[in-house]
Amino acid sequence: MNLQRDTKIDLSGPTIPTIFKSNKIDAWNDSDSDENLDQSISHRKIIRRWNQLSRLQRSLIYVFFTVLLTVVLVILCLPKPTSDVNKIKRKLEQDALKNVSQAKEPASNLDQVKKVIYDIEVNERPVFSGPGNARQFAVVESFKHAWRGYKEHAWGHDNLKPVSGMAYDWFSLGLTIVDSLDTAYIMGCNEEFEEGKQWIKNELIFTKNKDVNFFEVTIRVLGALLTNYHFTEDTLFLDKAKDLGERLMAAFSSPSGIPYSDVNLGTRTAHAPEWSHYSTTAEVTTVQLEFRELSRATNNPMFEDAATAVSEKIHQLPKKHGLVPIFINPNTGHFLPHATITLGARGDSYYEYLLKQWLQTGKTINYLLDDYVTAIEGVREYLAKRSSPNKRLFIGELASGSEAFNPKMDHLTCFLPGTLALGHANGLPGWHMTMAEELLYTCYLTYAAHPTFLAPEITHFNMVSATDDMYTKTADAHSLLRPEFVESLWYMYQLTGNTTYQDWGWQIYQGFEKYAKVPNGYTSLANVKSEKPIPRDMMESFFMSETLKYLYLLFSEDRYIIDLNKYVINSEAHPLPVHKN
Ligand code: DMJ
Repeated sequence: MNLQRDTKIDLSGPTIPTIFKSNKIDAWNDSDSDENLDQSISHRKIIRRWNQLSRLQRSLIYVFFTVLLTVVLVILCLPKPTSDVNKIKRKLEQDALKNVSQAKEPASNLDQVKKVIYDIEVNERPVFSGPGNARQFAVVESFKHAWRGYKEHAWGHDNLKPVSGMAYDWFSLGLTIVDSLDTAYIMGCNEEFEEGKQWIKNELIFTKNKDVNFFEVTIRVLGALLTNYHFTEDTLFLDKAKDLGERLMAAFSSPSGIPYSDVNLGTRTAHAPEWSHYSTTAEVTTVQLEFRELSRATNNPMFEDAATAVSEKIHQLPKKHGLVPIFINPNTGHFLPHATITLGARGDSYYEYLLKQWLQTGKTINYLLDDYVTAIEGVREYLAKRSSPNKRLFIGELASGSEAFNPKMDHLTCFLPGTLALGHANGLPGWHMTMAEELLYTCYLTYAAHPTFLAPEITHFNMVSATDDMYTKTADAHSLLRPEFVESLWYMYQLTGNTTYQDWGWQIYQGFEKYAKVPNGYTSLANVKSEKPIPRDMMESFFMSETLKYLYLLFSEDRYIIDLNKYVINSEAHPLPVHKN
């Protein structure tokens, strides 16, 4: 009975137990009831006023509030401005990259790595806003200085000889203009870009009866045309790229499909070099990014199919723990047995393009990743050694014939830290990054060891007790102002944010300014060991295409100025878009 009485619904409002009932609560209750009274009076007043209004006045007020409501609803429903969406998207992608690069645990299961696919759509054109700080301004000045000298003395020829003020032709394709045009675009050098573009439009032809190197023309000319097309959407560049690509296709006409090294663009014929039956392994495996992009841009699979077949064929060949000899026979499709194994000249970009092709195709072609991972393990097992006395990590070679270890490292090998860091940022094990950091430091020392603060073409290492870890033979002491070290600095800077890499780059840049700058441009040097190095009188097109471009990117406060989630950079520093597959 008690229970029934207790559960009865109380309609008298909240009951406050007596012990909690204070004057304060009473006061709050009282003021509430006064307010209610005031409110009901004012409501009545409003209703009276409303009734006093004419019909027209009331209609006008109705219309006013309806319009106001509609405007508010439209504003709320509108999508956010695209730039904001892009900013957020970009931030998310950057965070994803950061997270992966900070992961300490090595990825133990490769299949898991393969599943980590960033679903990135890259149809946007990048926006470059010009130099943003003193270092970048200095690099732009260097670019303009080199461009002026080339324009005055070698315009339309492949290279400038900046000391004699003469021109040099290799393929007769205006190599310096084409190769450096996207650098001008990235740096915001509009005048130079327009001059170069007009030359390409009016003068660049591929009909000459002349042999060119298939690989060099692919990475420097085809790669550059495709990047400029991607940056500007000007079909002028795509038309030229298509014309060139169709002519270069002759290289694949060997019995095995492995490209010949030389192509005559005019006659559309190809052959092995005069001195050998063999093609270079790094050359035949460093055209795939460009041919694939040409297919995607023209909607014609022919280019990609031919280039992909080469990678597939090489995938099938036996290797030494993923490491490849530097020569391959285009007639038989087999490696030259016991040829040198190196990550320097003729071997380097085979490894680079395994990873980059995997990234270009949205991480969908697994054998490329497998071959890359196996090869880097092979590098660790057979080629990575430590010097004496300071245990510097370096990458040596297995000599042709004997396969004996040769403790020498080309400057070209300094591309590897950047590639290793890129792999690690995309899920590969932590030791890839450790190797990248250590190797990059060794590369830095190859510069710091010389009074010019410039690196030689080849460095030799001591492996048994010695006073110095490394030394430079006079025959190897020249410098072509190559890009590989500053390229790796830029990758490491973007992927870690560590500004020490910028400072190292600045030291190298000052070496170029002090020793390689001449009134008409920048010259290769004969001996970096000398404080007065003799000039070699040659400005390579990759100095403007790659070295200056990477320095400019490295000095940017925005380290994602060319975002490695969205671009894959070809072997000549021409950025190409990443695809979903
Ligand atoms: C460039 O032409 C390319 O980077 C190539 O892959 C290697 N050599 C030069 C620069 O050193």
